[in-house]
Amino acid sequence: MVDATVAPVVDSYEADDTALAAGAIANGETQNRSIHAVGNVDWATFTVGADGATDVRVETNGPSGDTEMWLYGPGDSTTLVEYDDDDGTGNFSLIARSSLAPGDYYIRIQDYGNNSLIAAYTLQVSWTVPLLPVAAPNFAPGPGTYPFASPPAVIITTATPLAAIYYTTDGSEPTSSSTLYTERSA
Ligand SMILES: [Ca+2]
Ligand SMILES: [Ca+2]
Ligand SMILES: [Ca+2]
Repeated sequence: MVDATVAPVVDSYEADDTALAAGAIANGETQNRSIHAVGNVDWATFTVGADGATDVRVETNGPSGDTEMWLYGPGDSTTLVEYDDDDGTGNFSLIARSSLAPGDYYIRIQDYGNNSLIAAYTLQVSWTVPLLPVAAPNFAPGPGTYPFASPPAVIITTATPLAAIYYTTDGSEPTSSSTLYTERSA
């Protein structure tokens, strides 16, 4: 019997076999990796900003292979957040968290059992930055009847510093795709 297995290519994030050597992965990024040698361990790190993170997903995927994965943090590579073996597709791993506090997090990935190779797999990290509550906007002048021929200019203000104000003029609920109010006075 001929063994046609080709040795996996060393991924571009090596050498990253320790937490100190972890490279960064950004929100929404997908990295193409491999476990090219028995005992190869892959570390990556990401930073959750001051507003925190919600709907966090850290996952591996690939055509074949069996990863196990640890997530540590915030702020160090030893405080375990969660371990996962097979919650992803097939034998790949998925750690899903409803929220994470601000700080640096560390991901450790290896072949399950740390005794075989994975020719190719992807590591993906994604989360949502939660929207902060803002004060309700004030309108001046307020609701009323105004002459069609000479409508007053409406000034919109909010007590929340730096908050963006979006508006509609057809009575529908504004979204961040609506018109941005730009007539701000100090
Ligand atoms: Ca690797
Ligand atoms: Ca590695
Ligand atoms: Ca697994």
